[in-house]
Amino acid sequence: PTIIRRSDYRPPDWLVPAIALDFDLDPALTIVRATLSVTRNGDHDRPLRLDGDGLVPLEVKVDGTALAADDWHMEAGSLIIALSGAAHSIETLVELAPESNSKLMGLYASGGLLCTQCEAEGFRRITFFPDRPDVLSRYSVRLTADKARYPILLANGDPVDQGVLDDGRHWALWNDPFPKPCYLFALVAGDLACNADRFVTMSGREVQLGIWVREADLPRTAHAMQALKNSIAWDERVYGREYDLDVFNIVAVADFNFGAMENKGLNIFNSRYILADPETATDIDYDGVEGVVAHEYFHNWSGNRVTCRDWFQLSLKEGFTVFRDQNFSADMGSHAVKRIEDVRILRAAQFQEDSGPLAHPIRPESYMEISNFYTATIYNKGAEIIRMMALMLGAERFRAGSDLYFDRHDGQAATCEDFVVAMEEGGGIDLTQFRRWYEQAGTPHVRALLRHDAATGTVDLDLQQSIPPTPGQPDKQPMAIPLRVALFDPATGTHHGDELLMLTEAQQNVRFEGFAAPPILSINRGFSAPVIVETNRSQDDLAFLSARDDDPFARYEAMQQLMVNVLVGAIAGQPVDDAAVVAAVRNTISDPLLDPAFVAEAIRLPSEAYLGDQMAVVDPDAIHAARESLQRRIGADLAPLWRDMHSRTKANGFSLSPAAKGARKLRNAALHYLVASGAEDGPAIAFAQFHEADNMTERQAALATLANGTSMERDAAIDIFYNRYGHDALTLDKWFQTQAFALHPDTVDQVEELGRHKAFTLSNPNRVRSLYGAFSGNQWAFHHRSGKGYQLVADCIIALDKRNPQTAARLVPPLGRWKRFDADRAALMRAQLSRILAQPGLSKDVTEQASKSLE
Ligand code: B3K
Ligand code: ZN
Repeated sequence: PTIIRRSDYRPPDWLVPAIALDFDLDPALTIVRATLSVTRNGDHDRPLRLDGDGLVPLEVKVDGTALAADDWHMEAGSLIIALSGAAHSIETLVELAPESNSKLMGLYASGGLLCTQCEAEGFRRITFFPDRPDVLSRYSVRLTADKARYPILLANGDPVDQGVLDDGRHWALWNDPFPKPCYLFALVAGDLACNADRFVTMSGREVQLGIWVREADLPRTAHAMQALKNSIAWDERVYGREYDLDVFNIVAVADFNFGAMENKGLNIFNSRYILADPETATDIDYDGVEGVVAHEYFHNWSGNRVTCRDWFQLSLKEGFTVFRDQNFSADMGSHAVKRIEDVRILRAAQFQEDSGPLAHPIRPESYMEISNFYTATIYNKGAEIIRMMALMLGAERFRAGSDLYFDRHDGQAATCEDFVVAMEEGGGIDLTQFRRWYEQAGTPHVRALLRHDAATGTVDLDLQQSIPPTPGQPDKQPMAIPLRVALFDPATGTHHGDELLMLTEAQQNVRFEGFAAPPILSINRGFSAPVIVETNRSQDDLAFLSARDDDPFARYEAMQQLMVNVLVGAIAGQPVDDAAVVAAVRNTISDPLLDPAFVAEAIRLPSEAYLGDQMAVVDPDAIHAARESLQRRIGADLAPLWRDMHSRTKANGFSLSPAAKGARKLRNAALHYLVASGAEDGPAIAFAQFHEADNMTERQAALATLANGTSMERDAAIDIFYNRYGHDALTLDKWFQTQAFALHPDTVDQVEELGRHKAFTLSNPNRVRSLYGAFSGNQWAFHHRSGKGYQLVADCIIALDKRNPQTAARLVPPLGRWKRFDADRAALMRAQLSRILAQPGLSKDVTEQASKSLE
């Protein structure tokens, strides 16, 4: 397959200022007539090239006249038309079969609906068009369909007109006044019910809000609607950005490759990020709905009004928008807990990516298939890069930079460089060295060693940075790394102020004066930079910080590091003193001033995968054993406290208040340790919680806790859950996911069985992810020494690739981490990657991921 390079960018030869689309919709045969006004861009004689993927031109007209056969030809699916003159009207006609579109890109059918997904390159599966984000057009869209089957017809922009035809069909006309790239095009036709509301914007305009779902799902849309209204208000308040159309519609669909899509005025969502009620959604699901609704809404400015010049600039919209949604969610709930959650995700997904064969900078240099670059690096590391700029600038100057960015580039297709320049000019900062974050892949390592000289009262902080080699980048330049630092006086428990240090050299020394006694270092407070910090802090220092640090992230981090040190020692077979961990946990759960949600985060043991990241060669069995043993120890030593906490946090009635959510989080943590302690009545207590819960947060946690064990209650709970929720797709996903994620010796066999279960299907991406995606994130089970886990995932990739390459390719990366494992496992993983690559007709998507993973 061809490699696309960032350096190859050329402006488009032809522009398309306007397009009229006419859809005659039918699942088996949809007719699409497109009329494009095209204008020559610059002085050249190159033909008009309209991208197409699987399309057959049934008619091609230029300025109303059918073209002679030698005036156009096809080239690799694209339509090439020789044109003289500067401006023309081009008309094409194609036929589509949405019901047989299993890739879920372009126009497809999902549960009786017809809907579209165009980002990144799906529009070329709908009609011939220059499918690149720097071609912006005004759209007018006419939809015609059977009225009984598709009573609701939606597209981007504002509704203009509608009517009924004699033959039982009806039509609707939509007009989007804002020029947009074709990846933001959308339509939906179906039998949908609407949760309708309104929002009056900062300038007093009324916007009609609609969340469209199947009638039966209407009661599950209230949270999404509230999140939408909160998001609109937040973007006005925090960024001064107002919504711009008269309507804003959201549609939930069951089959979706991704989380959601920010199509202008018509967001299309994976239903798991819209539907929520206490019976079926966990608190994490509720937060997911709020965060994704906000994310897609925020794209209206960071993505739609200002879009990307080319797909190498993807992080321009995604990193910035993730940063925006993270801050929104923090404002809606707890800043401390949100930061901890976001860093956990970053470490679990992005740090792993950055240290493996698929590592790439947030602005990549090349790709085979752009769908493979919707990664944790582009999204989550991209957000961290924006966060560092915001930290260095401070709120006011960051806002000045973002104002300049939005005002200067409104209506344009911009680059990451444009954003950086706007921050420099608007915020007044020099980001020359900081730009390396856009260029260099790999997670920087920072060594921070504190030296104290009692005679002079000086403290030296010796900082060192290094960035490991990544594919194509053997040598790295030092980055500009903002580190928030404080030095604690152990005697008083206070520090002398929080300072922002800029680490810009490979080695740097910072001196502090006036310390009679050696202070304790609190560093990378708030996780100010996405780096791995190594320090010379003792277990006593960490225990101190875990109890006293006034930065909640640093406090959490100290606790985690305390646990990591004990576990890494145990894994290496060294006798370790785990009493410090037990004491720190006891101390944390007994501190009445702490937010319960924070406590639940802080007392959680690092995941098996995170522990693997701390080792030169990952030993999944040793990691599992050590972690289980520490968990049992904490459970048993503090058993009365867990029992007390578990009963104390039992709520009387359901609420989504922060206090109620915090109580549930703590209750589930208590249950977890109680069962881990090995107490005889543990499974019965878990089963009682499973049975009595009036919400999915407690029920699923109880199920997950039971699923890790081998009690009789385990099988009963799994059966009951299936019988109770088997009819509801999103909840059934949890049933698959919980079993695939179970830390149980037979998980690998159970996943094999679940793959043959009658409720399992490859046609729904959520179902695939809930089984195989969850399983490959279960380090102990997936890396079963037999290699069976690798084989199961590879089988799934091979089968799925034939129908949905995009979702298949997302399952490849766990197999590519073979360098991190022992020789036997590495060979088994490589064998599966080779087997995948040997499949005839393999997609570009999977080819790229699997071939890079073998290198
Ligand atoms: N912009 C979409 C991406 C969907 C494309 C996947 N190939 C989702 C989001 O980030 O909002
Ligand atoms: Zn996005």
